[in-house]
Amino acid sequence: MRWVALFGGLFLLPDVLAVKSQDFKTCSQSGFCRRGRALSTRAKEASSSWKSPYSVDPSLVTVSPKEAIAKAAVKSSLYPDIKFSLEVRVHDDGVVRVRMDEVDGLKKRYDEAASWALVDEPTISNTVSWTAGKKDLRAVYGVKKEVELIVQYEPLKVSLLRNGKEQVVLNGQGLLHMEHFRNKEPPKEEKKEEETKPEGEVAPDAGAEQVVMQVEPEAKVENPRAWFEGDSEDAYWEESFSSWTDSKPKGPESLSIDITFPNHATVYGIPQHATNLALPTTTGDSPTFSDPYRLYNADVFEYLASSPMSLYGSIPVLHAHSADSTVGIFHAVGSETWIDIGHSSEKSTETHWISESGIMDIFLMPGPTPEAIFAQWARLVGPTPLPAQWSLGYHQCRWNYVSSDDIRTVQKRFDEDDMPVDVLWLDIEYAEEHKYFMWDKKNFPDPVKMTNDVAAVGRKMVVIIDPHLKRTSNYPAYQEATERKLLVKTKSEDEYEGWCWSGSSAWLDMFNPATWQWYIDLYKTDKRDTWSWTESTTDIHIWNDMNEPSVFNGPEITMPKDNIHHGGWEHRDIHNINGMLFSNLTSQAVMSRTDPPQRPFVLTRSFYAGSHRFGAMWTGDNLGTWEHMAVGIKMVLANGVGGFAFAGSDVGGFFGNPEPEMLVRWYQVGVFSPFFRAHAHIDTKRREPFLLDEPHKSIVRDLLRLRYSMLPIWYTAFRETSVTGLPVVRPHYVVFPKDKAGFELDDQFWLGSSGLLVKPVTEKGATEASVYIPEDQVYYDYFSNHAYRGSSKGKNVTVPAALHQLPLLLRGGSILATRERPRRSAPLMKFDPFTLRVALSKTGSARGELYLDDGVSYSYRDGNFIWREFVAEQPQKRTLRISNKDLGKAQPEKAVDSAALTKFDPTNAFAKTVKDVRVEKVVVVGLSGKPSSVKVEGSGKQLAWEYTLGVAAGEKKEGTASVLTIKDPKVLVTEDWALSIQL
Ligand code: NBV
Repeated sequence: MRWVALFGGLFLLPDVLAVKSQDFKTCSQSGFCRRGRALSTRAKEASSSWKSPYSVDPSLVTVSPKEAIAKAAVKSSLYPDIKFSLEVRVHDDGVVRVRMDEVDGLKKRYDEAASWALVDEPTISNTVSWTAGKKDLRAVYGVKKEVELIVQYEPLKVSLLRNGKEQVVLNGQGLLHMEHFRNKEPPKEEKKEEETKPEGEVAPDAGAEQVVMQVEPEAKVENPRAWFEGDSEDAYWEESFSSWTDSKPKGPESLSIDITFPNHATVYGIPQHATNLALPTTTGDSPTFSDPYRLYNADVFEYLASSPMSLYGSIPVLHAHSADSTVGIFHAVGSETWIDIGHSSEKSTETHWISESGIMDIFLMPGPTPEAIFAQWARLVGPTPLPAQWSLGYHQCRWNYVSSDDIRTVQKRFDEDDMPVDVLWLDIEYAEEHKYFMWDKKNFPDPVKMTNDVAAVGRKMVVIIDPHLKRTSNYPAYQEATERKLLVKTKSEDEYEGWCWSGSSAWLDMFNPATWQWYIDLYKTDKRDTWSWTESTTDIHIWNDMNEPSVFNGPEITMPKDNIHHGGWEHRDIHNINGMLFSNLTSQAVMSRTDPPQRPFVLTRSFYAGSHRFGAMWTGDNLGTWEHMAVGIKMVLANGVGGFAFAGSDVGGFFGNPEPEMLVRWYQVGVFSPFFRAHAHIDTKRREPFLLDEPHKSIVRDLLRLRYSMLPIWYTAFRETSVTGLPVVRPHYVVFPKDKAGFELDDQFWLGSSGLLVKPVTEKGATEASVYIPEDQVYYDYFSNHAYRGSSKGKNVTVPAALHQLPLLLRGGSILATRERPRRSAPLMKFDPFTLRVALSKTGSARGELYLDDGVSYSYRDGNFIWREFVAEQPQKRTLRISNKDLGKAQPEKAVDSAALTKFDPTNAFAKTVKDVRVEKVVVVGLSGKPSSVKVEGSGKQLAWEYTLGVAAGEKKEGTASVLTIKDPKVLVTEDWALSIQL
């Protein structure tokens, strides 16, 4: 612990601020990972003589005709008396689920990870033809019967094929190993001969006959299973790391499984790691990383900008990609998991997953395109819900704004400097002694008034609620949680006590259903039987931090794995899911403050598969360095692969004092992050944008205004995400899946389907940037309208990127709807007119969309929204027609959740509120000549326009494009119309 002087007082800061990465385990320091990797090493050494001991008993294969679920009995030749069950289901969208568990084991494996992640029980397909043969079980399906699933019996292997080509193979390398539950044997010297056979096990030699292929014959004599399992019981019953000992009362139960993609050489996903989007190798001749990727939610102080180490969240989802097809997998496991990645050939990827506990529950998403996988994933876990529209604005945070007056001053300074901002944030110092929900009245004497002052111009506040409860008698939240027995327990069933911001602390057990309603009620602003946050308002939304959970004095800064949760499950079983349950309940709590409910905003640091349903995430405590700025972009893209689209990094970097140049560049990154928040550590200098000197201040003001002008584009992109599951910011392989040259690209990306391609500058002193254009199309610089021409082979173009210039191109063929009037907050823009920017393609056409609703309620689900399509086309040679028509009624897409669309009526209540909203300007870029007439179709009146000569979209040459600006075309955004431009 160390004392620091802050805000005129002395505060005790824990030594955790000095934690370094060596305080976290490497694979070799983790027993089950060591065992899993050693298994893989033995397999590699044995090479072709290696054979998985697991097989299916053909006489016990059943396919239930009604449920279309195949079940099989599996055994391991090493332990013939131990039984395993295998279950294979094909969902109606072609996703395959493979589950394996131990049957009648001494204990139970945790099998609820999927039920937390999945939004619903998937529907099983009834169009699959199953054939159970002597050697395998096959299922054939797909429109052209192009997909085949083969469960090979001996050894057990599950393969998914498309058009006869292997897409994904489970246990193809023979690394499947489900360590069965066993009783601990007494120490050797006390053992008597007869007692060597523990309950549920066979004597060591009983299974040996079955193992014909001993790799090391000598080992057979000593220990017949050694060729597969190794010859010692490595960390089966206890394990120490640093000063902690994990008691492992259940003994070994780890699960190893290899997942191979024989025809896919690039893999993406398994967030959260600070590394490239195309995941670098961890095995092979010269792997990039020597350790596997780790998924074990952790609060890693000053994390590295390039590492396979665990970070705050885990989504065990991987995409394997090739120019031919894409396939995805999800391993629904909540325990610590390590993943090795290697390539045995130029065209394949081998992965090896080693988990500490839980059943095997693997979902194979057959694709065949990235787009199809996102839809399959969204059907499993639900798509990202439409966020509150204001939450796409700019968020100003710092640890800490120290008083209500500080908040008021910050707000005033934004207004004085004409900088928009939507949300002001409060970090942990607002709470008296870090007792969340209780204001520090000395500095925040009037929290409700403060919030109302912020809300007066449409703004919100976000206040932090951490999951630790101060253990003290003057904290009703803790007292009530204790009385109701809602707290996590130690292995001896006592209340678990750990150290966090509030000193001695306890943790709510969110796995206990009794916690749920009580926790939700904490957020109620009216007086009730249980204690609640009466000094709050519905304009306060929530930030969940430290929910890995972070425990300063715990092993690897978290809870001991042998802690006990509801149902008797150990913390090890659910660790990676823990953070999700906290943000899940928080979002329910925030939503239920109002009737009818309003969209909640909850930011979470820790997450799991499915967490995107509950709010946004950020990449935690990054450093104010160029490397961290760059890797933050990749991490946001990787989160999108896991379905967590609403993501961002701390603008400016959490630690350190970025120089103005870096801060400006960081704002350029933030403006193109789905979640856009500036944040800073308590020890940093204040760095709100209004404090910058010129020219930096004006550059950042323009950037903030750029974000606000594009809010309709962001919102439209989020709407698409909310129905298709596609990420909001899209990496190259998602948009151009066949373009091999772009598989590794992760420093430029697309904003939804808008056609905007951005390449933020993340290096010092840059004056230009190289942007990759993957197609033979014209791309326009968003700011200068300079036309670049790509090539069908792919082409790098050099664009200007001085400090005030953000490399941002608009793909020819796109129409953007923006709002160009600077306002103080997003809600104040509700009735502002639109500008349409028509960027003509090389063939002279373009299209774009605009989606709008009230931005806060759920009434869009009842059809209260507008959804417009803008189209530019050339019905005749010298005519350009730009039209606006209704898309809501057309229902063009197969939505994951189509409820809102089916109820749509163009004259809905929301549409009426915006019926007078105008299009104030139409800008056409790349027209092939000066118009002779510009009219609204059906009216004889000429519109006012200006034209500047320049490169036409159809020309191959580069240079500033021609620009036609139609001022006040006198058309409304909610009405159908067409402009006719004669050349
Ligand atoms: O609550 C204080 C900070 C917060 O500002 C940051 O964003 C979180 O990631 N919190 C971590 C705890 C302390 C970090 C050193």
